Amino acid sequence: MNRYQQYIDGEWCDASDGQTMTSINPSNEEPWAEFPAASEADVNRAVESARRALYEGPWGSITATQRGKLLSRLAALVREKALYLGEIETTDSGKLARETRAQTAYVGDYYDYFAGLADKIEGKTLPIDKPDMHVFTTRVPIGVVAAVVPWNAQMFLAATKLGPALAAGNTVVLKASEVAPATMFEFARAIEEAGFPPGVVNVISGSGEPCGRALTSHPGISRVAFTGGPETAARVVANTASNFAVVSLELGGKSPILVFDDADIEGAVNGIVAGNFGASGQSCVAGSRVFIQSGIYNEVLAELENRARRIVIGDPLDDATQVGPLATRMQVERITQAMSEVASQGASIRFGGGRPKEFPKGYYVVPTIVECPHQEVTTMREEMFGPVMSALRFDTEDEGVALANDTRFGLGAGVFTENVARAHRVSAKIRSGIVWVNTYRAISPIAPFGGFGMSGYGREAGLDAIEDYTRSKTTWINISSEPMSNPFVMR
Ligand code: TXE
Repeated sequence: MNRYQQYIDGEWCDASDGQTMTSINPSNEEPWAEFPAASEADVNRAVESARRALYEGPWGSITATQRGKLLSRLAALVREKALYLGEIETTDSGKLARETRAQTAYVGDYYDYFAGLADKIEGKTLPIDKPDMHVFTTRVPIGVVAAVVPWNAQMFLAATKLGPALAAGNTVVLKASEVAPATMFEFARAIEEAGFPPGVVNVISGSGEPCGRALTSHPGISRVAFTGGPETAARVVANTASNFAVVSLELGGKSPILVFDDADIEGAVNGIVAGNFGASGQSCVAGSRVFIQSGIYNEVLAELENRARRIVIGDPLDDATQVGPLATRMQVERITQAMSEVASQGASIRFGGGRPKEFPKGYYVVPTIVECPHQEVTTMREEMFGPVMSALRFDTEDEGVALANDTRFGLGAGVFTENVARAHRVSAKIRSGIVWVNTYRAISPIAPFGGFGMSGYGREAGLDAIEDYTRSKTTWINISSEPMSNPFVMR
């Protein structure tokens, strides 16, 4: 068993009350790591430490350029440790090592991007409508950030929060998911090694109750950055009624992929496979509602079935594996339940639909294709968070767009067409934060990432992220040689 400690105020420690939790390796269902279950006292200590670092410690007074240099050092360390961190994440969450290693190495680019932005956060001088007044704005850090991450892409999701938060001069308490926290504790070692002063980043872990609730409702927290499910997000927003923290939410969804008759079929099939079976479907941007125009519906479905049949299921540490286990037993049960409802909802399972016989142990699900006559099918409506795609035929462009927009969510969308005018027309009409045309699941530190509707609000990555972690502050300076007059008139 690996044993982890939390990182608070620059020190490694157990939970104050000695409570621990266990992480299960999803590929064999064996416990493999033990970690502290943070108590309310631990949360208090972490938030107080972050406040001290910001308001009394060196962090509030070092230059923005120095903050950038620390982030660059962190970027280099993350790249250097990418293989190791990737393997830990795979053992803890079941996500493929070929993806966790590559994604962790790429996360270095996120820290470098925000490192470069640290000393480019500028204010304005205002052409104010009063004589003898010099008025300017500065963009200042919001305060202590509670960064709450799930288990499905932790290094990436931590980077999209810590990168802009630290570049902008905030301090952070990062709460890892109780399902798979090991990578975040290993990552905390890189933070220590990079030389961030104690308290600037604290890493704790525990369940929603008490840890997540105590953290997001804490009076010392000014900003909450959350990634997870919508039900939890609703609780997080309610928690912030006690501290009025600025909140950003990244909540996944039921992203549509629209494939038009004029699409390049191989490209479209690759996009659908990436959107549904990549990361074993455990992706916030999973393109799990697939709408295919009638003229090519049969051909595309036959090719998808062909591809699903050939997918290599197996040990997530093996580079040949294409679909690994899901992170938790609960997800497998949710999918099994949805499968049992498909027939009564008028849909049919074209391929897959259950656990693979060759893997009696481990949280495996066969890549699954469900054909739906309408959208009132559980697999079409609800986030499955597993390798399950639902397909539906459409005739006209307007019908395709209406189907795509018939959802409470709005994170990603895919459009496959060779017609450039149609690509622009359809992308403009789709209500989502990201649209990919003739590609899917591409990300970059330069491109804002975030959703509409029940997919949340706020933007992670890109220049928008820096805005989201700063506030403008206005300073008025009377530059006349006369003292202030008219104390009873405000204008
Ligand atoms: O997420 P949760 P889980 C979806 C996906 C998945 C479902 C549940 O459908 O199956 O959500 O996953 C912390 N106050 N997504 O259970 O519960 C919790 O400890 C504060 C989509 O992992 O939302 C964890 O650190 N925090 C998503 C984090 O919230 C609380 C990625 C996320 O947990 C809390 C993951 C509380 N009251 C799941 N309760 C995406 N956008 O990709 C829990 N937490």
